[in-house]
Amino acid sequence: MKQQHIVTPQIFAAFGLPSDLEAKPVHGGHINDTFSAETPEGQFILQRINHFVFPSPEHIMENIAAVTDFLRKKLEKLGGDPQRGTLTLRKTVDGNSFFRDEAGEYWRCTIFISGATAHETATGTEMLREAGSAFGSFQSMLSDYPADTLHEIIPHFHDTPDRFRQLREAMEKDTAGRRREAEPEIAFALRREKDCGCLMELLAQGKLPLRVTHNDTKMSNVLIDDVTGKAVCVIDLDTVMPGLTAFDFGDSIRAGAATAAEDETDLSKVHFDLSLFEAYAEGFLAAAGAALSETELATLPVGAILMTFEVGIRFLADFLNGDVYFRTAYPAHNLDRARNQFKLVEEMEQKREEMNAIIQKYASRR
Ligand code: GN1
Ligand code: MG
Repeated sequence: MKQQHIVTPQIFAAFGLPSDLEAKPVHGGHINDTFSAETPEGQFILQRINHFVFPSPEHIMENIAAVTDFLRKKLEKLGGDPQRGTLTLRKTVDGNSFFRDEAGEYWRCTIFISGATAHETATGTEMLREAGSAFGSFQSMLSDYPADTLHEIIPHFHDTPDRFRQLREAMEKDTAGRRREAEPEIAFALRREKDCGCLMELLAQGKLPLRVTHNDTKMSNVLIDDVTGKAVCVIDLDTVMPGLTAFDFGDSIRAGAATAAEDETDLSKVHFDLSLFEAYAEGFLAAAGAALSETELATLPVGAILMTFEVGIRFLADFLNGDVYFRTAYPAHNLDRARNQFKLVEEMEQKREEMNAIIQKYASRR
């Protein structure tokens, strides 16, 4: 059981808040510890950054401070709502974006956005369209941000060939002695190795621009207004770093356009749903389409396939390594996740033409 950290009076004081406040734990995330506190000035969110997963919290906070400042100015210029359209950091009394306590823990504080909810999964196509719109706006508002000035929080995060290299390493070492059990999945992966580098190649050839990407574009990282059902803003900016549009789009589709959870073992329930793809694509392209090049648009379907394949080979490699990265509930959990993702990959491959047509349809409306 992980040790539960608490918000001490010293931490509140560091952010200029009354030191006798009560911090209530907010459940949901798997990585950071999150608390909410009601103050005379309003409600705030306090988070302890997990510095085991994120070895350089300073870099995360530099990225978040820079990006949220930029978004706030952009929203002011565009006549948006800077209070709700982006997360807002509350600085420490010393003017820093984070506070390091006596135990060496890193803390940050953001203004709570009221009247909005982060949903675990979309309740229907309308909500998925809103999620597409939120990540599309994020991308579009940051399209003139110099992406290469951001820290790379996790190097090679979506470098699929590098992920494949790690899978090969795991196969060769076979640390957990599980390789025989995974032969069909390994064969599935090997058949696709030659195609898995296309995004990285286009990037290397200068045909795709580096953008500011979010890198955790799931439904639960979008706040949806409780009254209007409209997207308010995107949250969880820990992995904001330079990347490709196809990464963020593809990762959203991987999770959002699937008909079952990523560890569903009954594969007859696991499908790639084109109507969910269309809803997300519509929202995303209406918001970001104008900022994207023709080549970027053309890579969105392959982004969905590659992001799904990539996480599949990450699950498979972790299974072979003995479950050292992803949290698992039973021994074959990672293998089940890999099978599930590969089922989606297969269906996406078969529906590639339909995906292209949908992208073209909404791209032409931008
Ligand atoms: C991890 O923990 P979560 O759900 O935010 C992983 C993602 C994977 C996802 C698969 C930093 O994200 O890349 O797509 O699991 N995040 C990291 O469920 O590795
Ligand atoms: Mg996350």
